[in-house]
Amino acid sequence: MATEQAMLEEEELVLSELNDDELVEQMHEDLYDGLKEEIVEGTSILLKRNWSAEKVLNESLVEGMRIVGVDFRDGILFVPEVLLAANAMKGGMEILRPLLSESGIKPIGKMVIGTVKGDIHDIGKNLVAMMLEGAGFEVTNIGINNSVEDYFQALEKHQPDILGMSALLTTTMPYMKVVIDEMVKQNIRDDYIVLVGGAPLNEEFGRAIGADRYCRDAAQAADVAPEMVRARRRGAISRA
Ligand code: B1M
Repeated sequence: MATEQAMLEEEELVLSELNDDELVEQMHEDLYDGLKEEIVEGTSILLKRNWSAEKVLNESLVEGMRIVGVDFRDGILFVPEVLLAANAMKGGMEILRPLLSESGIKPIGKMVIGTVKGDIHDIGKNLVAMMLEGAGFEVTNIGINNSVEDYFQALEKHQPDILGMSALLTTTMPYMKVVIDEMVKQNIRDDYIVLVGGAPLNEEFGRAIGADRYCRDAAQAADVAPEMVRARRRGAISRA
């Protein structure tokens, strides 16, 4: 009976009738429950209420996924549930994509980006790709689980200014060094700017593996990338 009542209440919930705070809170719950349609609807409603794409992204989607991450870590949520949450988040991101990417300027540089071998997390990397497109880059997103060979093939084919690598696991982040070491070995390291990112990384790690820069988040990547391309074209790049 109690469940029936709860179901009835849920059915009656009209997202567009909630105020902004209630809607954002409801979206956190819907993301947690992997409800893609509701996330898509909530995202559209907030945009119609003149929220910027960045604000919708950060306050409803990224924050919702942070909560999912905490319960995943604590063993309250499991892989299938987190996959549903990720799928719901992607539904919202698809709506935000054109808005985050619309800059209308001629490409100021090219980037190849992919998640490293052994790692299938792609939400953050896709966000970086979108934000870089928004910053005026032509971005080739080579997906997940990339080996050294995959990265090298993409570099040869697309001749980007920047190679971006993402890792979300402490066990896969060392693979970034494998890629960079191989670039050094093949004498192509200095042909590219290498940016790295992902939740378990930090600046010190970026420096230690020989990347040009560690980027904390997609917004920082979108700031750093044009800066680095300009510096490189001036012949003034310094690793940090
Ligand atoms: Co995974 N997972 N996961 N997971 N997962 C984490 C990363 C974890 C921290 C969860 C936890 O325990 N709290 C933990 C890692 C622990 C560790 O290594 N220290 C973990 C684990 C353990 C695992 C498995 C091993 C679980 C298992 O099977 N037992 C497994 C590994 C699979 C594999 O990769 N081989 C696994 C699987 C999965 C799912 C498939 C279920 C799913 C991924 C779905 C997908 O991506 N399509 C998943 C998810 C969703 C997560 C959490 C919950 C969310 C990640 C995310 O999308 N965050 C995550 C917990 C968490 O991080 N809160 C977790 C939102 C995204 C916007 O942020 O990705 O950090 P983020 O990206 C940011 C920045 O990091 C940065 O910018 C982005 C946007 O601002 N950034 C870059 C990222 N890449 C960049 C590249 C750049 C620059 C900046 O290049 C220039």
